[in-house]
Amino acid sequence: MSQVINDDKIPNNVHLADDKKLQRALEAWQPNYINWWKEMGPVGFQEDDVYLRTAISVESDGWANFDYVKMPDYRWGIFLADPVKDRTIACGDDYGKPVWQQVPGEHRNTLRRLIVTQGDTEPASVEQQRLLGQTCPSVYDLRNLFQVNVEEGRHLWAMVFLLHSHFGRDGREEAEALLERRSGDANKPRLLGAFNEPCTDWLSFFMFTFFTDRDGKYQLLALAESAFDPLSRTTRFMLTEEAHHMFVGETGVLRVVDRTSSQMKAHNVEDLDKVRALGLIDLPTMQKYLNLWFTLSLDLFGGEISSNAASYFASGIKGRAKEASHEDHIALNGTYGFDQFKDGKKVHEDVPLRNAMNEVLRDEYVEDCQRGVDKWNRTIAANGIQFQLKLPSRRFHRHVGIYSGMCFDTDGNPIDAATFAAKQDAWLPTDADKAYVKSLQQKPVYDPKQMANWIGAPKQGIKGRPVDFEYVRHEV
Ligand code: BYC
Ligand code: FE
Ligand code: FE
Repeated sequence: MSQVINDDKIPNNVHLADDKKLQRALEAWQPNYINWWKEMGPVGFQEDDVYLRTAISVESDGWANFDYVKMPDYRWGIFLADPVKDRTIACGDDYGKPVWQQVPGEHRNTLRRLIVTQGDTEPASVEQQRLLGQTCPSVYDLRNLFQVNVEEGRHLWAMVFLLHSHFGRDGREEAEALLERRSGDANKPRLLGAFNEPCTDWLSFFMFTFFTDRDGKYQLLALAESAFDPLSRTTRFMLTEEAHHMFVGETGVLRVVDRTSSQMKAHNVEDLDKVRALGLIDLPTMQKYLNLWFTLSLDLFGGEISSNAASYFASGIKGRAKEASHEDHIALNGTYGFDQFKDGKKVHEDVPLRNAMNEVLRDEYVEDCQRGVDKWNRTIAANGIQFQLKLPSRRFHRHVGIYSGMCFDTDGNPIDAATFAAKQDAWLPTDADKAYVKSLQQKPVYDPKQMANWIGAPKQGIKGRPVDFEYVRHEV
């Protein structure tokens, strides 16, 4: 990464000081951001020293510096991946032409909307997670939560930088509005479905960082292919941070699965009641949480058949993940086949490939999710327990796209609404399941030497520190 400038009010590697107007605009937004953070960020830990990584240096493997910092003092900054010399448009009608350093007038509204949509998810997730610190299973997990939170805050900065630097007055207005919407608020909700769902227990948090942050990864990969080069460079740097979020989710679920299955074996119990009597999260309940967060996250890819997606691709605004790994970057000839359901009957339909780009991205996402689920299942099997977690059919429990408004079972068979209602409690977390999971997470664990009973210890700590390191200095 090119030189990071850290002595400015806003750390950056975009030579912000050379553009006084932009610098002033961002410095005017900064206090509003800090107010938002103090109001909607993690509750109860703003004065604590937290062992966090921050981007401060220029070396490719040294951009992440670890030290204690109070969260409101975190150096949120603006970092773009280095430009690719002579980069050309990766897909669509203008494939091979030079990328844009400025926003073409005809794409201005579309680009602004995509950037606002991306930006909106970042503070939304911080809002969803704001109470979790108060029920943390360990100081290690507490620190990881806060690392994710400050980086989502930085992702908001990344999108606000684009809005301020390329979209004039309406960009500045959108940047303010990003601080005004609130996750789950009926009057001013966040833009996308999953980001208005409550995420108030740690099993949900791990599922969220596994499934929902992974949507983030795939959307960022698609935007990294954008013909609008500043968006491409911004999202490429965001992806380096995103990896940790998914690590938190994957290892978090793994540690719960490992704890439950190893204790089931040690105590020779299988019945849900007996597993719960040991204070563990039973595997069927984990499956229900998985079903919920997987399907909420599937919706985030948009409709299976989308003229929006076709026009993003045609104009080069948004590509596929790792566009270079595809052969045909024009995608005018191919089709994509869907099984649709009309009056309960399955009908096959082929649609032009460009209109199926949301589904192409969702395919790669599902494959990536499956890899994590396989890992969890290997751990269950290694502990000698016969149980497999499973991704439900992508038709199940959908609220966006061609399967929304219909009912399917977890294998994707169409069912009527009454059957769905009768089976729902077996597929999705019930109020009683949620109450049970929360009952395990009443008391926070603030002693670095301890770990809640329902979760296993991580294999290693952060940045070579021991697992029981005091990652958060919290006075109780
Ligand atoms: N909820 O043509 P369609 C992350 C709307 S996560 C509510 O299929 P399109 C993160 C849609 O707006 C990544 N509404 O949509 C993770 C459209 O409305 P209009 C976030 C939805 O445009 C964890 C209509 O339905 N990044 O970073 O093809 C923690 C028709 O839809 C939803 C992005 O999303 C929904 N789920 O695709 C922190 C990237 N889905 O225009 C952060 C930018 C669709 O008819 N966004 N609608 O009023 C996009 O690329 C696209 O907007 C979408 C939707 C892929 C989301
Ligand atoms: Fe993010
Ligand atoms: Fe993330």
